[in-house]
Amino acid sequence: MGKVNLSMVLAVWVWASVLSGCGSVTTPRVVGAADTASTPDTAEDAETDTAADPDTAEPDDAADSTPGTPAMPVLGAQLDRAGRPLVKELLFHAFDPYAAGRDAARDGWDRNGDPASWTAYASELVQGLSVFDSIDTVCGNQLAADTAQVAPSRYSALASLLADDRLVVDTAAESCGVYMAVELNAVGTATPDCGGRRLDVDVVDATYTLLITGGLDSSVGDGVAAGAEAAGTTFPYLAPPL
Ligand SMILES: [Ca+2]
Ligand SMILES: [Ca+2]
Repeated sequence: MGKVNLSMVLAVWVWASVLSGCGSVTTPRVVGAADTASTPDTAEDAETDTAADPDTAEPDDAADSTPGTPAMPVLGAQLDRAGRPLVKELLFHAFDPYAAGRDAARDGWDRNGDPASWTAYASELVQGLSVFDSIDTVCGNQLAADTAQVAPSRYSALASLLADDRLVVDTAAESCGVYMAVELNAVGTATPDCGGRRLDVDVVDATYTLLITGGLDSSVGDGVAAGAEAAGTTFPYLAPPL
């Protein structure tokens, strides 16, 4: 299985919620029965109305106006995890000659919910980091690269940092606008910012630049600008649809 994207996860989640009995539609429906949280009335009210038996006369209509909220479904096995964008796609088995091996390795990454074991991925990330550092024909200028070395181990610091694949936010900071600011501080690039990832940051350009030139200016891009709409100021902070 290739990359598991969010839409796939959501689709599986929704289907699982249907089958697992939380808000289940597999429970036989009793027409005219009183509504409960698990038996909303949508299908019922549409099926038997006649002039002699209008929907409004059905005994459960008083409850129809306030249907309950289904309980959360029981979550199944982890299929994906959302950390720093592009780390897996750009650096983890990105140059494997066989797709099957690459996909299996990436599935293992996605399904690994034990952060204590993520350090095992660092050696593979070193390989990807070395390739990206070479793109500008200048080796050793990547973020956190050890300029005293020429061996692949020069990329070990950044590999270890990225293997711990989660977004880190400094809640004591007074401003937020620099992607991965906490990590940048950790590798010696003073960046007073809360870090994490704002939704309006062009994270692809920021990542390309950190990996290829080590700069903080997002000067190496993918040719696709970040959305023009500003992120929202209330949860879930999404910009209005186009
Ligand atoms: Ca470089
Ligand atoms: Ca971009």
